Amino acid sequence: MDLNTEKLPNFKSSFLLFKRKWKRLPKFLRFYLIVAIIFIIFTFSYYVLFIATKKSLIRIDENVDPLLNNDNNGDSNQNIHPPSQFIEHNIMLPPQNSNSDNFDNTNKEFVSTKKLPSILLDGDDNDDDGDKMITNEELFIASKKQNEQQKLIQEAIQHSWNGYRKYAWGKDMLKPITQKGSNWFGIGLTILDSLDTLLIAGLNDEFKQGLEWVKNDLTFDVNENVNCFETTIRALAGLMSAYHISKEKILLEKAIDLGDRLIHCFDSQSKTVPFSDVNLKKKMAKAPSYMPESSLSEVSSVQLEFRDLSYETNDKSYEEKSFATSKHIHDLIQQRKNYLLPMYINPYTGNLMTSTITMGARADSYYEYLYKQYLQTKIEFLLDDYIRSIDAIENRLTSRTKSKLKLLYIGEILNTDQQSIHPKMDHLVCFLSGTLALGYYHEHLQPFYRLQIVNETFINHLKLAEDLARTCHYMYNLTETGLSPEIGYFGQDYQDGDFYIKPRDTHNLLRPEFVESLFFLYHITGKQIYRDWGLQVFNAFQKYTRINTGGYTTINDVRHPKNVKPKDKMESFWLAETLKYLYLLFMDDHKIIRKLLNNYVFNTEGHLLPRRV
Ligand code: DMJ
Repeated sequence: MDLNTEKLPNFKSSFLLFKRKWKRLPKFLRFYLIVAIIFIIFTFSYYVLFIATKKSLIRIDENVDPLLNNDNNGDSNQNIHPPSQFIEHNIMLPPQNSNSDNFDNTNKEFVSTKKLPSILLDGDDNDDDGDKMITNEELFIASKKQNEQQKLIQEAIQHSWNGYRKYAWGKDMLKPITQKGSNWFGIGLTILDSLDTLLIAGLNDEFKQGLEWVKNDLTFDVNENVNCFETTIRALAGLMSAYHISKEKILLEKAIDLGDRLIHCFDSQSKTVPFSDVNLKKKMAKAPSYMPESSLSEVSSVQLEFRDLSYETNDKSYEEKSFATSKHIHDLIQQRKNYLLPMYINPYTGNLMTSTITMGARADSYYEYLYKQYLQTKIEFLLDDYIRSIDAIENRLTSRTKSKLKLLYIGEILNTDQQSIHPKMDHLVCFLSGTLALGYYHEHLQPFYRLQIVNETFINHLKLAEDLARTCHYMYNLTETGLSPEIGYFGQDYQDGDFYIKPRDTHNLLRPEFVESLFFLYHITGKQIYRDWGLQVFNAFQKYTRINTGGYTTINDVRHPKNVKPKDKMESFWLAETLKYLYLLFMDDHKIIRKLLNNYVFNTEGHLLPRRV
């Protein structure tokens, strides 16, 4: 026995023992142990410094309501930047119930950044194994488990389809009051735009009626100048989306035929900026005589569709020709060092033209496709341009009304006055909430080793999305019919306070943008309020736009419930988007919703194109 050791104090003896044992270890083992210890210390410090610190900040920011506590004093021309917010990175929580989000005009709950649960991330069926693609059978089975709201919306889809079938079969659009059809391009637009909605709602018989028409009657050999953008987003994407779900080969064949005609839109002098119109029969593109320039949104929102066609046909030329436009616009941005672009671009020279900067008509889907193309391809410059554009929108185009409501709106910059924000917002702008929420869903957690790091940029995007959706809700809620006008004016100068409708803007075209955003916001945040708003909008459509004999009509005046002045037209996006997004807003099958958001990208007309990355 070693007596000396016994006399030593405990810690010293252990230390000497450890030292002796350590020296007996082989050199390489000692080296690896030291590396392992350093790694553990580094990881632990990282966690304490970054993750835990951020978590503790949540508690502070939960009490801050950026809508009510900003220093701006209501100057609508001054841009407002809500304080940066933090959110717990672990959001694997059960969905919230309705009462957690009781809406009130100045409600703190609504804008606070308390934990955002997502039904997409709930624990019970969170695995994506099995087929990632949605099948016809799956949708049909889900349609047999519809909730009450979905049943009503499915009925509205049938009512619209039946009216169209009865009075306008094969025409582009239904005129439900005079009970006839009208043509725009002469390619049965409503059928092509509706096919995937019918499949999603489990209406297989109706889908077969449309499919038979495509097989037997559809021809693109029409001697008509059609709008390249509208035909691509509605007809080409409608065919591709229905093909992806149903696997009916004829749909792909027709899509290829149409794609081969539409690709001639890119035969312009600039080669990079397409013309606005193309003659489908002659395959010749041109600018319409009344408008030599092309719209920013139109030239930059056809790439998802052509790329999808390239994927399916293994013919890269569709993608290459259309993506040349995106690359060209990216180069223009680099030269300008400005991420907000004017609404017109010249197809002869490829130059941007001095014109209004807006998030509404003629520009809107440019911003949408920056992100959605990134989702489809993972090409980095698209995400970079998207993030910088949203930043510029927040800094240069966003303002708030002066009243207590402090409604956030995204205005315009006019040519004639580039310093101030013109407080006009199209209903079209409401799409942005959905795109921002989608970006948040996919990007706000960034993996670092095994930790998920929160990216604050996207947390702020979600806040902007929710704030904008609140304003869009007002656009509906402040009218007597509960339907939004086409355009609203915001700000203190108007006699009605926050919101003013000019007489020429009082129409409602059955547009989808608000309910589209509600679909994304509801499923991504789990907040019941978004379903409540969706139901309000649906009920208002039922009350003021439904025609008993079949179909729904656009209206001229949302201000007068007693006389909404029907316009006698059912736009094809009513079935393609508005009713589809409403139906999906109320979809309780999380697996389907997860597949939709994870594995597809919705084009700007609500059609499903698979992600291939
Ligand atoms: C649709 O054709 C598309 O959503 C497009 O991007 C904008 N306009 C209509 C719907 O409002």
